[in-house]
Amino acid sequence: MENTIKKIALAFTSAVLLALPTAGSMPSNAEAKADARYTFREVYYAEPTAGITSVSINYSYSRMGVSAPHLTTLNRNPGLTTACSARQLFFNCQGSTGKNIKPIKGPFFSISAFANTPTSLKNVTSSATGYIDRTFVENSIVDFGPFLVGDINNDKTINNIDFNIMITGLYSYYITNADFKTSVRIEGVSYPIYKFDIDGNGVVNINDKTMLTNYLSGNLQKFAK
Ligand SMILES: [Ca+2]
Ligand SMILES: [Ca+2]
Repeated sequence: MENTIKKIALAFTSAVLLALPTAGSMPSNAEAKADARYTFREVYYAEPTAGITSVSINYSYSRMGVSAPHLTTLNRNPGLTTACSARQLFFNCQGSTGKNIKPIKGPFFSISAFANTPTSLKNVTSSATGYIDRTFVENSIVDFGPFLVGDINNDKTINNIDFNIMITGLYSYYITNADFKTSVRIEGVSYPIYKFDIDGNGVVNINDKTMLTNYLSGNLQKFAK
């Protein structure tokens, strides 16, 4: 009997040792620091003409230097049920809806995370599918991102250049009423409208400029979502 217990104990110890990560595989700086300044976001958009009534989403990324995910429902709430888990090296999220009475249109959901550096977010996988009833509809969901919030010109820096693009977009191109999926062309460069949505509520307006101003002046440590 005693021998059996010892064998079980030994087997258990071996299993635990095998399950433990080796020093080389441990994240050296797991998750984001409290003073992390960078926010990454992925936005899901339903093609308005597709008429989809339900969606499902899978999303994951490496934990090193990045916070746990924040999930935000946008515009008309399609009734997403979501769950995220923290694995040894990855965060993973799934979400799905039941069947909606009205079609899901435009930006309907986002996943955000804080990061230590503009390049901390790595190994992102994202898949999103749309359905009419239970029938899969190809290309019915557009996946914007992951992008660095505030970095409108995509140079991995958030500064006055981005702010000037914001001002030009708002006051010279009136992008407030633009379709979230379209782009605005400023001095020969095309900028996606979704990148102007700094506060991440699915629309572009003066509140996004205000949030970017507060971030650049240091009054805001990081973007809210
Ligand atoms: Ca920039
Ligand atoms: Ca906004």
